[in-house]
Amino acid sequence: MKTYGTSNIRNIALIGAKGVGKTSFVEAALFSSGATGRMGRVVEGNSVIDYDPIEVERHQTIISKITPIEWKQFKINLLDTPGYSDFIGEAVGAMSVCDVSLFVVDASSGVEIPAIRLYNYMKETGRGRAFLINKADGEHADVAAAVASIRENLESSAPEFQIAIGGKAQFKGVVDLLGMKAYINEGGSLKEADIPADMVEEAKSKRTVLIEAVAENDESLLEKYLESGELSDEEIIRGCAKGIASGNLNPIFIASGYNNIGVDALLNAVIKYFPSPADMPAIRVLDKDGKSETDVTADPKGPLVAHVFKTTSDPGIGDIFFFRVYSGSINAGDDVFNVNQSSGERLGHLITMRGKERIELSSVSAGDIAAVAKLKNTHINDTFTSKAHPLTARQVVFPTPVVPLAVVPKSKKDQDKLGIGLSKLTEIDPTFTYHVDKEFSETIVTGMGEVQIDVMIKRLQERYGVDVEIQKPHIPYREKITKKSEKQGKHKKQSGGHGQYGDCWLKLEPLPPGGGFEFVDAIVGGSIPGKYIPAIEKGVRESMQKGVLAGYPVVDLKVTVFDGSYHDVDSSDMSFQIAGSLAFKLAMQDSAPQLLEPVVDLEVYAPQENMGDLSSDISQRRGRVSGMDNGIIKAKVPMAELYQYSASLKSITSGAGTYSMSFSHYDVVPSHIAQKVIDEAKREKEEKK
Ligand SMILES: Nc1nc2c(ncn2[C@@H]2O[C@H](COP(=O)(O)OP(=O)(O)O)[C@@H](O)[C@H]2O)c(=O)[nH]1
Ligand SMILES: [Mg+2]
Repeated sequence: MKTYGTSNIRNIALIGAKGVGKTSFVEAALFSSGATGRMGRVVEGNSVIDYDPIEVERHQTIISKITPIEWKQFKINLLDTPGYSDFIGEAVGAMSVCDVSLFVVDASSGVEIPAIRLYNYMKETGRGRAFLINKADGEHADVAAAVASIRENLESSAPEFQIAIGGKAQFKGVVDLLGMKAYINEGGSLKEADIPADMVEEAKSKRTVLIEAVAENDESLLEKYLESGELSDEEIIRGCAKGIASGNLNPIFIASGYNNIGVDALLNAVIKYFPSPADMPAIRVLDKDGKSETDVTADPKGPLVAHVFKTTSDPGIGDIFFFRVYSGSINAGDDVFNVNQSSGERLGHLITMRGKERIELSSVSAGDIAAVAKLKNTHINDTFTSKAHPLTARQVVFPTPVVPLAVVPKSKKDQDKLGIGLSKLTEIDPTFTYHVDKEFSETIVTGMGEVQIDVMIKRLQERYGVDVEIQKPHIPYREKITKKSEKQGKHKKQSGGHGQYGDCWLKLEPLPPGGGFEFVDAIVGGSIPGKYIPAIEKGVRESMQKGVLAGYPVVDLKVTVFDGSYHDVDSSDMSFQIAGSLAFKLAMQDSAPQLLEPVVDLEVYAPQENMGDLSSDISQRRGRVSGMDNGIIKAKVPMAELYQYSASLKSITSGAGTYSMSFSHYDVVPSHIAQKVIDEAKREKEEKK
């Protein structure tokens, strides 16, 4: 593929709920541009874009992909993303590096509440935002209602850029309100025509709204418009690029990707009115010293700043690294400096992708997005720059994974390869992590939801030959005491020669939540020599790791050693450590211990009609709803009750709901449930014997 200059590049991410037709739109764009001879179909499993075997099997996008569309001397990089909430990390990565995100909604359903979370991420990126009302041919399509729902839920003054000609099965094209022309797709080809007579009035009045919105982005344009009531073509183009780049102008488009109607019109608008990388605001990067910041713009002659926002692993050539050039240019074969790893990399072959097909590039200009394979030491969020003038791009902040699951290797062989396989997978997906939990010696993977984790487990098996089983992870319960108690611990042994003697009195007191651990030495008069006090503390600290109720760590505790006795010959650190431990266990038993459980903040995004069912489901999980507003439920729920929550959310909302959660605090486990946990801990202990 030839090299495109900065002003002839457009970077657009397609964002939106699953099933609104994002991938089908990219297929249509590929076909329209002549890159494919036949339109791929997601439903038929022959999509060019959704080519991954898991995607073919599930009929849905799982990883984001870049597809360059060559359109009239321009290169439009379309980044298709998954809409399913488990894969939100892919969408966030793509929207963060594109100049404009196109938020796609289904003309039949309007904005789906769960997708608002995606839109909020779009806003946070500070890049341009536009809308596409897709599936305008749908049986229940209602473009006017979809426009209203965009304005009600997302952007109150988003202007219509187009109006639909015909609707539902009769949808055949769009009116371009800036050019005041109709574009009709018939028999697979696009025809420019006059606006149908019965639509002229509507077109005129909507055009006025649009021109006003365009003019508002530039003072001189606004002045001109207020004076003359019109703007020239060039002024409109300037106003659009500026308005969209700043995020203030959010135009609405209409199409039916599947039927290839409105696709050409949108691509034409993108090259004409959307900002090129050079129109985008400068981006802040870290300067050489790693502290001060400086701005770079999409200048092909500027210092090199290329940010790696995504990696994939290809069975054929290994890891592929996708990067966006923010400043400077790269030629194939260039040596660059990976500033985050402080190491050089040779970018031997520059490529872009079309589905699974790799296309060679000889060079990549500022503003473009490309990929490279066969690197030594590069990771997601690294920056390629020059050693002489190293600059670091800001990292993409990916959502934090929330769903923990335990993975158990099926055999010794799987155990040995588990760590390597998992660390490879965490490389390609920053919303998937793993760690070994020391408390329970189990490997925990954490992801955005069970579907994503399922996909990862499948990849682990297919790519790295590691077989594992998924299990409910142990819940990190804690124990605490609720009242004061004083007990003596005495360790005495006389077995010939040297004996053992340690004796101490401990007072246990509860501390407020989050109080941690305090140890106080209140010995007066030398009943225990000072040198043995650390040994007593050590004995207490060790015993605290396994509380007397169910063997969980004890928290929020103050321990005072206030009396005891010793023996000149037989006392030792070891004897006092044992005495401390004995006294602690006796006192804890007498201090009305309670079990604590982790509670999380849960935020659920779901369609309005599911709110009732969702909140009663939360109550059944012992959760407390603290707020319910416009499709968002906030609640505090015990972690132990959220195992497989995503499956249940999916079934209640028919797949439309999404959620996030984060640790909130520890709370007392109700006694009937505590008893079950204690019995279970006893049973596990017995089994281990
Ligand atoms: N009627 C109609 N169906 C469409 C259109 N675009 C996509 N679809 C169908 O909607 C489903 C989801 O499409 P897909 O492109 O995978 O959606 P994505 O999840 O947003 O990528 C598929 O069954 C498509 O055939 C469209 O414009 N009109
Ligand atoms: Mg898709």
